[in-house]
Amino acid sequence: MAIAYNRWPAPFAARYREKGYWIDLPLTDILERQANNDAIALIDGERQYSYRELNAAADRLAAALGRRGLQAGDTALVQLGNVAELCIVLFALLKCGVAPVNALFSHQRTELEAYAAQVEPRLVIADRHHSLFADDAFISRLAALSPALSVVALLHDDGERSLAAMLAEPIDNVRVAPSAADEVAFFQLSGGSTGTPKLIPRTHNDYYYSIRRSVEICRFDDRTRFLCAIPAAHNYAMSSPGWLGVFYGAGCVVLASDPSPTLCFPLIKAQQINVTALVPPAVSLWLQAVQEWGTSEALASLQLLQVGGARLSEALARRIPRELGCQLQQVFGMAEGLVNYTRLDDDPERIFTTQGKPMCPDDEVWAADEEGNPLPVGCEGRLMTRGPYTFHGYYRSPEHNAKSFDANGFYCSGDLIVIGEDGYIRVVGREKDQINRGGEKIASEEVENLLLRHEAILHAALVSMEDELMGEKSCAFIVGQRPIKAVEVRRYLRELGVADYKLPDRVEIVDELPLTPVGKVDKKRLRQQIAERRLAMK
Ligand code: AMP
Ligand code: DBH
Repeated sequence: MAIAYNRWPAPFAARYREKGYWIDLPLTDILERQANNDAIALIDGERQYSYRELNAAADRLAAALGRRGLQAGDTALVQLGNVAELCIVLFALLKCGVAPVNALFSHQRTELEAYAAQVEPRLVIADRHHSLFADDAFISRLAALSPALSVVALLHDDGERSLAAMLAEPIDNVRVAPSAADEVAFFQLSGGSTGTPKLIPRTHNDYYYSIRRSVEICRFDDRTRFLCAIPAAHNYAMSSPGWLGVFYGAGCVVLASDPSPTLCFPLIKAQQINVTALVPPAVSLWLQAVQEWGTSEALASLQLLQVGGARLSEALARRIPRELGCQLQQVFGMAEGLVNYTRLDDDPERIFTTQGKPMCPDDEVWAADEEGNPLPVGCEGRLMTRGPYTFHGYYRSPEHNAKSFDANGFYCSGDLIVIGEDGYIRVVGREKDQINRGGEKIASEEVENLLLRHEAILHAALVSMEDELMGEKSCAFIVGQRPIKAVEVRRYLRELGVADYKLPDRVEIVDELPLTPVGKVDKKRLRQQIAERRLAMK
């Protein structure tokens, strides 16, 4: 059975097909159109795969899963880092119509349980090297949350659950097939603003368009050598144009486990990388490294640096071509759909000062006032959008969807933007209750709910505080029944099992939380308070 999701209204679907955005091909086409290409597609350390080998590996794994009864309409929970198997597994799942949630490697118990509870996976693919999967206790826990769970395959396992063994099984006569192009291909993760992390159903049709159009704008082709040093499971790394875009263009993807200069600079030189994608804090580290090492010689092959995920300051932007010796492209995207790019031939001023413009002529984007009415060009307002690759609802979340979309199906991202005469967008703030910690999004409510489970915590509020490197960090204001130390709070959250980036960077113990006239916690006041306190301490 197909996975239920909020479809595009029929007249829109018809228009997107007519205009050639939706081509009714499954995402497996990205790899299968290169099935006889012997060029290197993927490099992971000492291992490398040609397109032919990558496709064959995905075929074998798809057959192995088919043999175990997995089929179109099933779901999977996948957690792999930046390794070749992440790409092979995704294509294998697409080939047999199984829709995965690709959790980040930094995710822990809380996040994975929330995803499992929502999609009730029949399949789990993970890594024994992740602490959660070092033994089988957590797998039993997942099985309790998803009664349908029947297959577990693990990287770095040499027993019954070995992913490597499955990848080596012969195909025999197993037949598998992808889901239809207007069905769910996989779920993307929302940065979120609510207590439980929300999932975004993405279809073959909408996602394939976003990849093809990104490839066109970023001019990826068979000469592209892309370093993927941000989490490969993230929407940015997958589709803007990301590693799927590189595959579409028949280029080469080189994986790195993190964006540190010590790892990446030698890799760029050795692999003659010409394009990569970063978040702003990594850009700062790269600039610092070039200064310290006194040369950007290691980056000589790099032509294009994409920066997105969080706001890039104009000052940092201007330093990129000068000090790193490559062109900058700003990318303002979201796992929900809409992606904006500065164009390669844009005037440098535009590239330094805006977050780009929508990639599709049929992306409808406008700024709304507090009542949801359109504002004139140049006014600051909430980003509203709909288009051929922007979703129409979070998975199984009717109440949240009612608040996230207007009556005409426009999605409100919670970003505050200014749209210029030329259609270029500047991101000037945010209205959603979220912290953007250098591109990693933290839903305040999720962390607050976890904090409130502590026996001695009465009230908790998580707010952002400015940070030179990360852009924003998090500060938890806590009202306790007794004095609580910051280390205790962090240890408690770690024991509950939550991704490290969600741990409060700072904890403030207070007697009470300030309230707004309507009785909600006054987070604006709290942000001011922490800013003043830190200023006074300098
Ligand atoms: P997510 O929901 O995790 O996919 O994150 C998407 C959000 O990241 C957007 O709604 C923005 O708030 C933020 N974001 C992404 N790229 C940029 C950018 N280039 N500048 C500012 N904010 C960004
Ligand atoms: O932050 C994001 O989610 C993001 C940033 C740049 C994204 O999803 C994308 C490009 O596709």
